[in-house]
Order: sequence, then C-alpha cells, then structure tokens
Amino acid sequence: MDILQAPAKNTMRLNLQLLSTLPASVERPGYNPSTLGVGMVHLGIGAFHRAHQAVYTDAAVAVAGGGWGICGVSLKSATVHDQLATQDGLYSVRSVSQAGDAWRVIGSVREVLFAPRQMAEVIGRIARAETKIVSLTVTEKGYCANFSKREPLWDHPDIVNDLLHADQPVSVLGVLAAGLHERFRKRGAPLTILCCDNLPENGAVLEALVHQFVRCLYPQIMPWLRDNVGFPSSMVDRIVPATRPADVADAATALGVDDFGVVRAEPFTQWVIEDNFAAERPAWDLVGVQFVADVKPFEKMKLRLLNGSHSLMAYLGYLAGYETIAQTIADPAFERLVNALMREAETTLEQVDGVDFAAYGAQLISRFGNPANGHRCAQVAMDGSQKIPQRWIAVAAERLAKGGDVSVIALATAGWIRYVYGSNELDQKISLQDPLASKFAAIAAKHPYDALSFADAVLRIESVFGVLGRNPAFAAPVKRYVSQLFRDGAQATVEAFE
Ligand code: CS2
Repeated sequence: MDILQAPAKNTMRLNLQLLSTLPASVERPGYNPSTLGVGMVHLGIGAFHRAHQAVYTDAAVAVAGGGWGICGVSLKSATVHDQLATQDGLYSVRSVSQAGDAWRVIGSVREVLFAPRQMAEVIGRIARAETKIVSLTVTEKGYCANFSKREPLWDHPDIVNDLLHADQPVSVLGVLAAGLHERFRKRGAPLTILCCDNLPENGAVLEALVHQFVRCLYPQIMPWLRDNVGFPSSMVDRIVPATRPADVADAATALGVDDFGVVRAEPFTQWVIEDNFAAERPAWDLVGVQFVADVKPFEKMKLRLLNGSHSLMAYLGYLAGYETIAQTIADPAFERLVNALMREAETTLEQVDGVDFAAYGAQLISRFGNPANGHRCAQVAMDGSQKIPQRWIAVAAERLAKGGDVSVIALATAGWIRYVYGSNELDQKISLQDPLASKFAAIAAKHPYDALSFADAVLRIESVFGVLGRNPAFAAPVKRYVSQLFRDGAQATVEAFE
C-alpha cells in the first residue's frame, strides 16, 4: 500500500507550528528549523538519506549552528515531495530495537523538490553560492555507469537524452552537469560533491563520471571544475528498511499528529568521510562522523562484510522461504554461512584503524538479527546486478589471485543466479527488480529448467562478472551449486554446506 494511502489517525499533520506540542518523549530539533538557511542539496531524498545524513546534519546544527538546511531532491518519484512538502519538511525517525522504539523529529530538511517538475529550481539550487555541498544517495544504478571502467553508460537512454537536451536532464550526471555549468556562470564558488552510495571509492568514481560527462557538454568549465569542486569518498552505514503502513499508524500514536514521512531504522549508525572538502561543511565531526585521510579500507570492510552478507541472505534466505533478514540469520545454518562468508572476505581486507574484524562481524550478526527491524530479503535483493560485483566478485577475484578458496562466494553467487531465474522454489514467478531483469528473462526463456546452461549464460554477463565468469576456478563451483539449489532447494543446500 502506498504510505500516503495509509489511514490517518489525527486531524493534524506534523508541521513547524505543531512542533512545540509534541510529547516530551519525542526528541525535537535542538534549533529553530524555520530560520535555518539552506546550504546543502541532496539528490535522492529516500528513506536512507532521511535516516542518515539528514540526522547527522540535524545534530550538527543543534550543536554548532550554521546554515546547513537541506534541499532534498527526488529524481524519479513525487512521493517524498508529497509526503514532506505539506509537513514543512519535518518527519520522524523511528529507531527500532528490542529495547523499544525511540522517536525523533528531524528539522534539517528545509525544502523538497521533485526534479521532473522543478528542474529549473534544482539547477538554481546547485548553482547558488550559499550551497556548499551537493550530496547523493541515488543507488548504484542511479549513476548510469560502467563502474569497472569508471565510465558513463554512453548508450543508456537517460544519458543519451541528457547529451541531447542538456537543459532538461533526467539522469544524475545530467543534473550535476547542468548545475555545475550554471554555478560556473554564477561566479563559480567552490563546491563539494559528496557521494553516499555503497560503492568502493565512491567519490573518485563519481568524480571520473562527472568529469567525462561535463567534458562532452561544457569543456570550457573543465579547469574550474578540476580546481574548485571536490569529491570526497565516504562510507555510510545504517540499516533502513522500507517504511511500512504500520509505521505511519504508530507515528500518529507516538507524535499525536500524522506523519506520512516517517522512516524506520536500526539504532546503529556510522559515517566515515574522506577529509577533502572544497568548501565549508556542517560540524559533523562533533556529532560522531569520522573524518579520515583514506576511507577505502572502511568502505571495503563495510561493503564486503555487511553488504556482502546482506546479499547472500537476501537471495538464499528468500529462496529458503524467509521473509526477512532477521528470520534468515536466526537460522543457525545461515548464521554459519554468513560467518564463513565474512571469514572468506576478511582475508582481502586491509587493517582498519581501531577495528577488530571478529568483533565487527559479531556486531553485524546481532544487527542483522534485530527482530524489530523487519528488513525484507526482497528489498535487499533488488538490483543485484549492480551490487554483487563490489560485494562478492571483487572478493572472489582477489582470493583466486592468491590461490585461496571461494566456496562461500560461489554458493552466494549460485543463490543469486537461481533467484534471477525468476521463480521461487514453488515455481511461482518472482517479480525481479533489476536493470537487467529483461536480460535474465530472455536467458531463462532460452534455457527453461536447464540449470547449467542458464548459469553458464548468466556467468557470461561481463558487467557483473568481468572475466571471472569464464574462469573455471570460479564458474565450476558456482555451476555445481546452481544445480544443487535447483535440485535440493536453498535450505538443504545451506545446511549441507561445509
Ligand atoms: C543493503 C543496504 O539493500 C541493500 O543492498 O545491503 O541498503 C544496507 O542495508 C546498508 O548499506 C546498511 O548500511
């Protein structure tokens, strides 16, 4: 059900005027949001941003002030705009754990724009000198990129459109290019572009993509871009399941007013940023954000241990009939497999300052197991073709190069291949959400009920596997597990894993 259609309980909607009437149990902004200036633009104002960067910013403004209000931009859907615009940008974060819920209203989002309807405003916001940071959470596929080559997908329809109609962009790269061009024309104050998606070296990757794109459209601004626009990398972490209608109903009870913008999240949160800003930033360092010279080891650790485990549970757990990640990890056979994956992945990590991998892993198991969380396997399973290269395939390639064994990643990969076959173990259709969904459907139609040929064809998708799909040291165990999964099912295969 659309959250906006969830039944409202109260007559009033959360807004600035009602802020002072909220119950004392609800934490409120420690500053006056109505006078907060806008200093950041955020592209992709989904639930994750609202439970992560916006919360840190809210805390930083409370501690140190500054005009760090956020202009949140939705690029594809008007839902968040419609939820927040009538609430003066206010919404609550419901932090869920076994110990109970904590509710906090966030005031840092000061404006919400829906790009397809308000493109001129979006470009104007990026160009304004008061804007010092443009941050992004647009998911992996949102970059329309070939990540291994660090190149835009030049034949992607959105990219093609934006090269032809640069003033009416639809892609993230097109919006950034148009905003940067306008900023340059308006005297070009320095700007930081802060990528917050789960990609290794996300800042450097985005920098390469933006530079190539801008070079095609506005080569004259390249010297300015090189000298004035910074792209720090960052590692972001908080498990934020999709909001459920029950959250809206519970928010109404907890707040005493309706909140259709509520997001739910686990209590844990982490943000590590490369200290490489082109201009000022909020006092995030005073509210728990770690600033480091090199964020790569943190990103790798998080992507390979947390996200890698997540994806493994998403596919194999789903196939075994589990609805949520918490249910999946509660099964001892799955917990064993996730631990084995972490041990396999750990060997490819560099030491991370102050982190003991065993303790980090144990904490992950307990975060995954948070039963209050309700994080669905199907949510994590989305867009696997964009996620697994950095979560598993890079690990497998590095392990094989050092003569190591890759059996857990081979089983995980087999789980993904079995999943993208497009039916569950009861032979019911899975509605795949992945940019390559039609490709998988075409391959499945060509090889019906033929596990090995299907696996063979999927392993040849270069954007996912690179050359690894043709390396027998990887492909052979993957294919063996795919057959086993089709024959015995996921539960039995995971239980039999040694
Ligand atoms: C998840 C992430 O959906 C997914 O792919 O693995 O969204 C994960 O919950 C976050 O990265 C946690 O920080």
